[in-house]
Amino acid sequence: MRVRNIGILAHVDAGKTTVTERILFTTGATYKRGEVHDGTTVTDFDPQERERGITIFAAAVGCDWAGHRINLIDTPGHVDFSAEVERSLRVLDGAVAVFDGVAGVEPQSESVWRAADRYGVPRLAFVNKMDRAGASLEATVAAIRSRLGVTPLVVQQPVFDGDEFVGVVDLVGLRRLVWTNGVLRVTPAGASEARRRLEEAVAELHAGALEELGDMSEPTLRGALRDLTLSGKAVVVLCGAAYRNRGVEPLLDAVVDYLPAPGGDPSGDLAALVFKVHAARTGRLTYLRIYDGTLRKGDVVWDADAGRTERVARILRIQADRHTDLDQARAGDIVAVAGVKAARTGATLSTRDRPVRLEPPATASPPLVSVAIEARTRAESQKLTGALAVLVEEDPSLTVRVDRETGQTLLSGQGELHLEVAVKKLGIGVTVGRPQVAYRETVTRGVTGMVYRHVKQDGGAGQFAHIVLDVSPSSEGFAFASAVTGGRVPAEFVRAVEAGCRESLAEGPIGGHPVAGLRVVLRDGATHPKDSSELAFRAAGRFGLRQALAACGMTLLEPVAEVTVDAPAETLGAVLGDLGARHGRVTGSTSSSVRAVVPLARLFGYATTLRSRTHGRGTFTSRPAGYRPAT
Ligand SMILES: Nc1nc2c(ncn2[C@@H]2O[C@H](COP(=O)(O)OP(=O)(O)OP(=O)(O)O)[C@@H](O)[C@H]2O)c(=O)[nH]1
Ligand SMILES: [Mg+2]
Repeated sequence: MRVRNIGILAHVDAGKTTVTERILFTTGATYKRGEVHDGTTVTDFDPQERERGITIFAAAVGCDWAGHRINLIDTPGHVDFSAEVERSLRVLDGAVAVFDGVAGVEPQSESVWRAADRYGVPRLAFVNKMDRAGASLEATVAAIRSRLGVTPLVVQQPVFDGDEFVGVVDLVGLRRLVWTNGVLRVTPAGASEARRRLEEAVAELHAGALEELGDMSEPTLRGALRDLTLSGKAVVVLCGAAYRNRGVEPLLDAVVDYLPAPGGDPSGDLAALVFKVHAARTGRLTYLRIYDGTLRKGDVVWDADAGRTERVARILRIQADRHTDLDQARAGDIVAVAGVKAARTGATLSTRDRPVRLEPPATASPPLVSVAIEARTRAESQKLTGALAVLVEEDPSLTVRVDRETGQTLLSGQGELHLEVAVKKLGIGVTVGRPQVAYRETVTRGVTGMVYRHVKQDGGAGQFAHIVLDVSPSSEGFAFASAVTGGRVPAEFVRAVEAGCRESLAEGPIGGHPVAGLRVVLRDGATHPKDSSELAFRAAGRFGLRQALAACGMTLLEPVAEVTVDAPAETLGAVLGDLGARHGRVTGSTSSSVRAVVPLARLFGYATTLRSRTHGRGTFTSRPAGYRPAT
């Protein structure tokens, strides 16, 4: 059977889960229509998702359409869970980007669009919520062009009956599709001005289509749309109202027509990437995308990352929280396996004689927010360590560490919501401290010729390393170079100095925060014929840079977020005043929205304040916008 592996991507609330739900309903994979607000959808099955009405974890489901197996991943839209989206993007061949027809291209849609660009995932655009007052395909298409910098190819025109969105004209197949009372009626539609514009836009980008301009056949147009989608030169735009189950069939057709089939050779050597680990109570489930070869039940596979073998006890086809057993899975499949005990997200499973390592998903950005957590009772405290380990294993964008000074256990993640969800998922009675942001330290004024000698020569094997460092500010995180001439410091000791320097970046001189934004040059150095070693040079790098940083001009940086607030015009004054009090810097505004850069530390609890200032009518989204000097 032919396969499509696709993801559903978008900003919070654009309708990803609803689109997924209707796809499952339309293809007959489910028989009832679940709703996000009732907590009855297939993919939002976690209790926290049902309670909060948002997607937190990427969920895999599958269905059949037009002779194809479609494997789908419904991803979360909230920025705190971006790492979950990235892990999914790594293993998908294509995606549907959903846009809210009223709100247009929202900030997180833009972020996931860029992430999909990085992973080279071809996309379709689906403009959803066409049934809402104020929805505009035209305005959303204009925003796709200007904000995403991609050429939109609009293949449908919405059909309205009075104010009601009832269907679409398919400009490629020249058909009119109208949904009434859940029934789709298809009638022929004539060529139109909109079709002519589509042909022109396609011909401009596609040589084959250009030859037929003026009299373009349907197969040529379809073929050109597919080529342009796969090359990423343009994006096909469709529209609909998922909630009303309008526009879903043509979306499925477009997935089959325009998005890529997975590559790979089922008879080749096994190569499967672990992209998600789920520590279910009934046992550990390891999610795999198989790129090459065939995996059979009972196979012993090799994890080159860990250097160990694993046994695949069961292979499961996943349907959200349910699964069915399979005997085998082939190149192109997305499945979960049971029995694999230790392979981590990002690991490749292969055969021992032909080990392979596929590129893992990008590592999550460093945590921005931490909370101190403490178990309420001694019994729970014993369970806490294990529960935290499971949490981090499932979500590598979380980290746990024990603060050296206070002895507190700190859980760090991407935002307030991320940590709130994680703490609840622990299922252990814990007291949670106030959220703290992750500060950084950076170099504003460097030093040159800082000499450091690491010498221990008091009998026995001695240690000797002599180095001279220059430190200067840099726009990069950390850059290191050697300017030592005449082989005065051998290459392996230079590498040891660099490793030592990296170690000392963990704690800066202002408050023990991580240090970033500096360039270190090893200017000179000296060795001792007997007592010099990598260990000694590593220590010199570590303590030498620590001493140098103490002499540098340093500044404390704090994370900031770009906040976009939408609120009724008459409340914007109050919103602006409040953002000012939070040290926000306004970067743009319209009659009903404000955009500002605000220190993350001053955004905790913002949702509550915004509600009261706008009488419950304001909404906001925020996304990380780097670091600024602390206010
Ligand atoms: N009017 C209208 N509402 C819709 C449509 N599609 C989705 N919604 C509603 O929009 C809200 C959000 O929908 P979801 O499907 O949860 O959105 P999502 O993109 O999955 O959201 P997150 O997973 O939290 O990022 C729900 O209340 C849906 O019922 C639509 O076509 N029309
Ligand atoms: Mg969702």
